[in-house]
Amino acid sequence: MRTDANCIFCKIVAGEIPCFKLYEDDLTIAFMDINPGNEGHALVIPKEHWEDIYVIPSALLGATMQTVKKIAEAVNKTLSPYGMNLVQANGKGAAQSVFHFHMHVLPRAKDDELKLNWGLRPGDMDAIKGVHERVKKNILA
Ligand code: DGP
Repeated sequence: MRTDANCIFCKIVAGEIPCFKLYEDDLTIAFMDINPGNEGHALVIPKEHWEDIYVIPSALLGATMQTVKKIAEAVNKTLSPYGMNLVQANGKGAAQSVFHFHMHVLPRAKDDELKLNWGLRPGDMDAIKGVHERVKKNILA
């Protein structure tokens, strides 16, 4: 299995450091985040070490998202939060701090002021159309 001896999440997968484990299957594991944005903040990771969205194999991403759904449903049932964000960071510029792909299952509280929403401002349709054309050309078959 792909692993990185210096990765904190690989150490959790290997059982070398403890975690509050919620769930585990052959490919994925879910546990509580130790720096929670809100009560119930959980993480879902593939057991294999893949740094980010660009390199994780699609099938493994699919397996990870299946576990995300399981955990999000359980957190929602347990805490009935005001809302739920699924968050995932790629690169330092996106505030990724652990370079082992992970999904945040992040319950929201009313007026919690977590800084991950950008508000709804009207977009410039020409600018949207322009970037739409550029990104579309780079979608792989
Ligand atoms: P990110 O910044 O998106 O890469 O998220 C990394 C998250 O991992 C962050 O919310 C804190 C959490 N975290 C870091 N180290 C540990 C750890 O040793 N155990 C657990 N359970 N969570 C950790």
